[in-house]
Amino acid sequence: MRSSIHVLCAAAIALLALSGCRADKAETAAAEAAKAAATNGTGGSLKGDFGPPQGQPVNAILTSPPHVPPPTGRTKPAKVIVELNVVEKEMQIAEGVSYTFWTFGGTVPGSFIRVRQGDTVQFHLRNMPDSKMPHNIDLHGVTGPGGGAASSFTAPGHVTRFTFKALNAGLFVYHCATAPVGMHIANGMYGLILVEPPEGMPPVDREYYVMQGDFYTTGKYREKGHQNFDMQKGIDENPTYVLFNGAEGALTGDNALKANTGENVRLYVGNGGPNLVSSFHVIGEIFDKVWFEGGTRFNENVQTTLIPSGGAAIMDFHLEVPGSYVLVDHSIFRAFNKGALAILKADGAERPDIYSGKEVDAMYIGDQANPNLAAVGAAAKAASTGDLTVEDQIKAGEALFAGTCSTCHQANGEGMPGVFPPLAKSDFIAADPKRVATIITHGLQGPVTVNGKDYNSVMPPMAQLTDDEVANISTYVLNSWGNPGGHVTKEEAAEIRKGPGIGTGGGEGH
Ligand code: HEC
Ligand SMILES: [Cu+2]
Repeated sequence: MRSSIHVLCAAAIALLALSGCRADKAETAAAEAAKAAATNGTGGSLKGDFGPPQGQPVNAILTSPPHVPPPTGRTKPAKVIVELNVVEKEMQIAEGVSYTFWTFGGTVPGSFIRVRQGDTVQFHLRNMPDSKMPHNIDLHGVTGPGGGAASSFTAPGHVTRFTFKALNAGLFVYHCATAPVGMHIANGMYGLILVEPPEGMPPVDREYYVMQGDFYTTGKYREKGHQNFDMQKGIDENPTYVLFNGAEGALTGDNALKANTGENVRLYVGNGGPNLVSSFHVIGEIFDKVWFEGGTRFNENVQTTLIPSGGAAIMDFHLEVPGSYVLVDHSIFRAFNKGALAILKADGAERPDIYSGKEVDAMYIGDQANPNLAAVGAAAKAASTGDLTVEDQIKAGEALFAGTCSTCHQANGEGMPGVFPPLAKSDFIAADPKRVATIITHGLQGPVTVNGKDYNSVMPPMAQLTDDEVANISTYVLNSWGNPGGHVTKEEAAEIRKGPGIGTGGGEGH
């Protein structure tokens, strides 16, 4: 897109002896404006293109995440019409787990809105007739009590309308503010509105929309089936899931963000909360620029930027080395045990002069990077209809083993000599097959002898796994690599979890 502008520009220069091209001009204007802002400030809501709207009203282009509407390209204030629908709908929050989300525009986060400072925005909020709840919208980019909330209270099947003038430039969160507010936000009711400064944002090659949120389900992380909202967990600020763009896997595997080396990428990142503050980080990249808190000033050369609940930030980086870059909340249990992980895949030629390494280590990000969890979803479905077979369990167990156990015991079950005992043809397992589920839920420590070799180490309990996950992994291990076969049910796993662990002090049988 940029190069075609350059070609047009070259033609224009040749014909009319114009100097520079539109993109370069915008870049210079933006750079100058930023410099001026750094020394004098921009004037906030006191200075801007605040005359009456000019020309025909413009219908705002709204985009679903991870897409961002194109720059407004306007040089005059306009009247902009925004039409946003509130939709309550069931969607997948994780593989085999469904949740009833409340959304702005049918997605979590809601549609991205882009206007220019000085625009007069006429906002239409429609609550779909099949909604169960009333909703409203509070836009942090609005000057006026409630940010639009009181004027936009909308019952199911109704439409409300209010108008505001965008006085401050910046990246702003919007959210529902209907009581109980925490619940509406926890169900996915938030999104971003960008109010461009008058000269626009400096041009980049790609822009993406990512938004973090915390979710509270009655069941454990990845517990299958339909999950309800858990108000007490919300009040306790103890989320089950912390997610980018509303679902585990929303931005991994085939859904990963894409870019090429040599490009400048911009992320518009919001945090809907309702509770957590995000330590937003991209593994393997350094932000060249961060417009922290979504404001006018930028910092440079930043590793991790803090994004408060109800806040946002804009970050630019240039991609040099191809491969997978992992977006995380660096409060890292959230990334690996609650889902706060996304991938940006950069294509291009290797750059051994900058980085000699290989593709990001699969062990680092485990199954989160390649959500090959279709088998897990299938097993959950079969279990809910009473059709679960040992075959289903083995397939689901295989996928879960890759993400949980293979780090130590290796994908082929051979373990590592002297460090991690083998699960393949293990005489320790053969002596008492039910031990597998016991060891998964209670861990194992102290001396053990497996296939004639002594180990004296610690395996921590895998307490994060649900009962059906324990059952499926155990069944997979029992039916793999020459082990004796058999299977473990979810009910047995639950019993074993409640029961005692394995006393140590020896290898075979006790
Ligand atoms: C952090 C590394 C680690 C992870 C992850 C891990 N284990 Fe282990 N596992 C060990 C160690 C170390 C031992 C030996 C403990 C000891 O010396 O008492 C062990 C022992 C075992 C044993 C008994 C010994 C044998 O080889 O038969 C079984 C069975 C087992 N693990 C299964 C699993 C399963 C299934 C998972 C995944 C849910 C898993 N482990 C995850 C480190 C790990
Ligand atoms: Cu709401």
